[in-house]
Amino acid sequence: MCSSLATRVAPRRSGASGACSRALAAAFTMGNKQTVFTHEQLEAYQDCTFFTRKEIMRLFYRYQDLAPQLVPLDYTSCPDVKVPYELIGSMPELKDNPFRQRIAQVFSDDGDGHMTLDNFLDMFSVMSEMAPRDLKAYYAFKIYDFNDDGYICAWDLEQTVTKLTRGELSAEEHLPHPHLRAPWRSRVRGGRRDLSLHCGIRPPWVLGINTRH
Ligand SMILES: [Ca+2]
Repeated sequence: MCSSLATRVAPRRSGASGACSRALAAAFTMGNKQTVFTHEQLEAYQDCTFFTRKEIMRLFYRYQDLAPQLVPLDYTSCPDVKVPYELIGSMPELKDNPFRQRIAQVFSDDGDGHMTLDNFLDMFSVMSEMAPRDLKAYYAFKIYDFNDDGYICAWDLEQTVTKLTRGELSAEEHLPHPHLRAPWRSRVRGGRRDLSLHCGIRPPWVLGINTRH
């Protein structure tokens, strides 16, 4: 099972079943009898996301639809597949978001925006309305930390402003406010700083999207 999902602890949703089945033969099947996941895989996905089985399957088919020639319908052997960023970024939830590439980079294993199914489920789980604000804040910080150095520095703020304004500001207008120019070190929320709280920036992807359409 996938590393990024496995590293985060999320509460099991009510209604989830008990101990994992160990029988691959008891794989989850859809109406067409196509085996997609084993019970163990679905249990793990439920444990590591905020989704029900039905929601996980719905998201899987959306992932598969992005690249049907690439993504198999049988995931019981955990195929080594990544959907290119160009397809991920074209999804309705992301295509108009100025941070879409950065979001995909943060959630992808290699930081290149190309996503495994685990990366994909992880991203939607964090973006969902069920994810707690602290978790969203943690990822918001990572997204704003463009150079991945653990600080929100002036350069990060310039990148943020450039994306929010879609590159329409002049060079002078680009300069961050003086009190924001010194690098910040995370001091709050277990080593994380929610930039949206401090700069008045409230990008819509932090506040939650509807993942059920
Ligand atoms: Ca930084």
